[in-house]
Amino acid sequence: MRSDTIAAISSAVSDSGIGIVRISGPKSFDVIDRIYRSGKGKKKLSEEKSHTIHYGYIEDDGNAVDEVLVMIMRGPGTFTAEDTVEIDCHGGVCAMKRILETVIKNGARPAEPGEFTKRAFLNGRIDLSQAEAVMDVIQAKNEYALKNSVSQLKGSVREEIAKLRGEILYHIARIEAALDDPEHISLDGYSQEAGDDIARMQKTIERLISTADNGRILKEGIRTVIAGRPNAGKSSVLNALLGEDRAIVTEIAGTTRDTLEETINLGGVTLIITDTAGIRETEDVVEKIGVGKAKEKLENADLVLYVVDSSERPDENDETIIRMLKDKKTIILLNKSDMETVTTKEMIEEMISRVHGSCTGETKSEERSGCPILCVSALEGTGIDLLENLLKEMFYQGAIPSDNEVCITNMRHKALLMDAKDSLQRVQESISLGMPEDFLTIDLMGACEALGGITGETSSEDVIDEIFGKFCLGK
Ligand SMILES: Nc1nc2c(ncn2[C@@H]2O[C@H](COP(=O)(O)OP(=O)(O)OP(=O)(O)O)[C@@H](O)[C@H]2O)c(=O)[nH]1
Ligand SMILES: [Mg+2]
Repeated sequence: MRSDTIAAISSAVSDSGIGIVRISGPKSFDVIDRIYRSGKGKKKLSEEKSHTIHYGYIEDDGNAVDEVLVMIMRGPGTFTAEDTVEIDCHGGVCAMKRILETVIKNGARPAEPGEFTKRAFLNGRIDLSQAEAVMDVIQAKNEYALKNSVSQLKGSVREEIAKLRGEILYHIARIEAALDDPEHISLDGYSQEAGDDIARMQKTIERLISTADNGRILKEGIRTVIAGRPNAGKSSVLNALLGEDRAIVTEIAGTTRDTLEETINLGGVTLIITDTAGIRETEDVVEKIGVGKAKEKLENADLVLYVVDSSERPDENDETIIRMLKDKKTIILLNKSDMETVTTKEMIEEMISRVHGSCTGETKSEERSGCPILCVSALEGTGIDLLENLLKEMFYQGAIPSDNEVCITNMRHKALLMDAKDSLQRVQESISLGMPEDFLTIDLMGACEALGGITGETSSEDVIDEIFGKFCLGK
């Protein structure tokens, strides 16, 4: 247990209904005894039962600061596993700050960002993956991200990693025991057995890594890029989805020069949606930069909304765009459906098949493009509801993990899983080369160390400080 007592405002520092000042550490009860008055001359709070709530006043040198409810909780059954006191006061910024000041004056020190959660970790109540999940719960942008973070908070990643780590440790121990006591413990046939076990673990790790892309989508949103020829109606589509005139729309081709990013939430699905400059060959210096940026965004997109002006015939710029859409999840929007249309679904499908057919051989255009094509009018708003439904549907099918599936949402975890995977691959190579067993332990330990970095068992103090430094104050 750490020896000092910390305090912070744990609610948002803005005027609100209720504000919370939290105190954690061995002197929490001393501090509250000094500043709390019940008004009825009752016992000190330190003499009251744990996990109870008390009504009274916070006083500073005999002057009432605010009327409060105080929650007293003895460790280890608390968030930090230490003695904890929470003061619910009126949620004015001034009231909260005055209470915090009084608490500090009476024996606590201001907490650093994330220090409460760090204590929960250092006191062994949660592991690092759970601590990180605390932050994810706070920052969850949609209901699925929240659900996943809560499952990690409960320890889903921790359990999975602990299992893997346990198995690796078993093998390290087995080899070391045999080397220490070769007379009684034999390593005959061991390599084969270890190879099978490790192959199984590699599969598990690969499966976890493969969830990370969806994990990112779940956590941050689907990176959706609106692309197409100049004047196709891209900015109009963005505005229609947002329900407001966010992007400039004019009849001049080449209106949008820079990328424009917005976040929208469709029934619990988050899209980080980017409007881009129309892609075409151009000599205009500024437009050229915009086109370059558009192409770059397109490359990194999870999903592309390819807007086609159906009132005009497709041209070589559409070909360029289609070429870039290879292997990209795409929804094609035949826009301006309110006008007389000259471009049909079939024409676009044929074009896709022609462009990609040359490099991928003969398959049906549907199979190859696999892209849904919708007729919409961004101007009149028709078909936008269909687009919204389709976006939701794609998300449910693709990114939502089933209830019991552990999903990696943290890129730090992903990187460490890749390290573990590489180490295990090296173990396999050593086995196939017939290396002596003690050689295997080096890479087994490497894998163990990488996995321990996820749960925090092997993380250095710097890494831990860095992680908690990103937390908000009071958490
Ligand atoms: N009739 C009709 N006009 C549309 C529709 N969508 C967009 N427009 C018009 O097409 C023109 C271009 O629209 P924008 O949304 O600026 O097109 P853009 O693709 O963003 O164009 P750039 O930024 O220049 O690449 C504007 O005059 C819009 O009013 C539509 O569904 N129907
Ligand atoms: Mg535009």
